[in-house]
Amino acid sequence: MSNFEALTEAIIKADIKKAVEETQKSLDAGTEVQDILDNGLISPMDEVGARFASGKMFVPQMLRSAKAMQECMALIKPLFLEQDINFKGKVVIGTVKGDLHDIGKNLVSMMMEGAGFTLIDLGVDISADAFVEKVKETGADILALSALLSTTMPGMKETIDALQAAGLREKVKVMIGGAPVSESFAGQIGADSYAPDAGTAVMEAKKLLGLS
Ligand code: B1M
Repeated sequence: MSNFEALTEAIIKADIKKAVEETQKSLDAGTEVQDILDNGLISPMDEVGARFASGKMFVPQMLRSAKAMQECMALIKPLFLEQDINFKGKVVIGTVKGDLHDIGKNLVSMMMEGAGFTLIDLGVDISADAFVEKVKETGADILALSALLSTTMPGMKETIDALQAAGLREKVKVMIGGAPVSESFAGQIGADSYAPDAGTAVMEAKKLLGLS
């Protein structure tokens, strides 16, 4: 694992210029993109979350740290997409209604695209009906739902119920993810799969479509 001390500090302090410079430095030094992502970008966001939870950091600061992380992710995204791309399946993805968190969802989207899936990213605050409409319109193979708030998790069950009501539940596999979500919650709401992180999301998606 490389040393990401300066990048970590830049993300926590939301120094976008420094964070982008440090990411570029790591790339120039030949550091594995996965290492930069896991240890240079995701890990400081965990620290940001911990500081927020303990009252040492507030929403505007958290937002600026998120912005710094996103700017760095923009630098590494092309490298993920350079990988060998074969069409694997169509995935509709979005963050459920009432929830504006999109960094993790974007990461999942990016990794899946890099692995050869076609992504239709609806963004954040997506209602059950909007998900159902898009699944119907695109004939998606997988619907990937993200939630970062315990209060928005019920939106996942509502979406699955709405798919059922529209007669689409048997036609599309449903994956869920996000920090408060768990394997047992996936079971409770009748999702087909749960992924704790973006890498696992790719593996699970392949499994769901019988590609691995
Ligand atoms: Co918010 N926030 N936030 N926030 N925020 C959390 C989630 C929180 C845990 C912080 C805390 O208290 N410790 C807490 C939620 C508590 C709870 O409900 N359990 C929280 C809160 C309370 C809030 C507000 C209510 C704060 C307020 O206003 N009082 C508010 C809600 C706004 C809303 O959504 N309606 C809010 C707002 C915000 C910002 C806007 C400031 C900003 C989001 C910016 C953005 O996303 N564009 C923000 C941020 C940045 C965070 C933290 C610090 C970081 C989230 C993140 O991006 N992590 C977060 C604390 C934390 O998680 N450490 C926190 C990095 C990201 C790569 O990880 O999103 O977990 P993650 O994604 C992972 C996996 O979960 C998984 O793969 C990803 C990559 O490995 N995954 C999937 C995610 N989606 C998936 C979908 C899949 C599969 C896997 O599909 C199949």
